[in-house]
Amino acid sequence: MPPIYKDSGTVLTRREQFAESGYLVLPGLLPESLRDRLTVEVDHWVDDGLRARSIAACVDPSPDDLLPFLELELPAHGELLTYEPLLGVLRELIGSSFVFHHLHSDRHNPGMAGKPWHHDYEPNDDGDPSLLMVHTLHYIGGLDGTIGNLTVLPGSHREPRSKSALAHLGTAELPGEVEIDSLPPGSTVLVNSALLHARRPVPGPDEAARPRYFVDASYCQTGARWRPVKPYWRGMLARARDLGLGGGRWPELFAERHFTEYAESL
Ligand SMILES: O=C(O)CCC(=O)C(=O)O
Repeated sequence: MPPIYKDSGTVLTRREQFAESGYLVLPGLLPESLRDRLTVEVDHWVDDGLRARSIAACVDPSPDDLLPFLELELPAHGELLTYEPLLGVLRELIGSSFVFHHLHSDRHNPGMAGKPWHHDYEPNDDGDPSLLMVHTLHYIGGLDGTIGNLTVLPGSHREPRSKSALAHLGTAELPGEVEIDSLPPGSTVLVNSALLHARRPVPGPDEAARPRYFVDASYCQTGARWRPVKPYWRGMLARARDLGLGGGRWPELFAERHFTEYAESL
């Protein structure tokens, strides 16, 4: 049984659950009005080439550091990034001081490839693995086992390894794994970014299945400087501040001082 966020539990219990297993499921966190707007925005992001352009700006950064149009400029995406109930849970798990790292948005159609076992933890300049990075995986329409299932390996975040150390296994079943194939709309799975996880495709995809709307955003505990993954990270934080995301209630959320300079991954 996956660890489910329970209002009835104590903060300590939830923190211990998260520390132990490396993930926490928040079923139906996002209200319908936000889900509906996110779905429209994801379609726009994918169908109008904005996603492709933002990827191109990372793969082949322009010398003048031009900022592409960003996910967080889409109003519902900006709202999701700073959704107070979500940030409240993050505060319970990380503590009150954390910074936004990056945001991705995509639509997975039937037949979508899986994503092999990996983790997403970025290094910080203190090399301090006790500083938390958390990915929030948002399943806007939920999960229904028709396109791809989120599979996690509880406890794996405690063992240091490279991001792709187990990628050669593809999405093969691992002893002790938990496969999450059913979630109500608007569910979020919080994962310690060092947790091994994979998207396991469903065999023989049903072409009539509903697309899978997926947004992920990550946040880092402050206390060291983190490695940015987007060449335009500085402009991205500036734009979030200009838009007033978070309403000034989270002073560190878009602060540049928590990052090192961008360097391409080896
Ligand atoms: O699609 C999913 O459920 C998980 C995606 C994933 O592993 C990732 O974004 O790192």
